[in-house]
Amino acid sequence: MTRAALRRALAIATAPILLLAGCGGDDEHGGGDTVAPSAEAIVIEVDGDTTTPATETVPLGSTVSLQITSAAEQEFHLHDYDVEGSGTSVTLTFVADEAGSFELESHDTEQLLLTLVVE
Ligand SMILES: [Cu+2]
Repeated sequence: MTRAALRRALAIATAPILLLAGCGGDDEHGGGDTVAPSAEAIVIEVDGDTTTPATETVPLGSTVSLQITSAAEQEFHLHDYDVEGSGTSVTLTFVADEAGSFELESHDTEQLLLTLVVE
């Protein structure tokens, strides 16, 4: 086999590998869509006895919806963003355009329900 023929053979052999790599790249690009400003849904279930404050992180600029369900009717308030609502099934939707750490609180029980980190 000449040197040129060997190079050609190698080129043919590696072509499918490059194609596969290309496909993998496309898949990663598809998953990368979450990096763009996105919609973030956070489900919070309030149990009268035991609520463990959770921390959730969302990307700056995303649209966040806090979906809160509670056995008892309560008033929920996300501090600083100043979004609030009351009931047993409350959805607070807002654009997380300010970075930092924000507390979701129940005004009835004064419980800290969630620490929302925007970064
Ligand atoms: Cu408050």
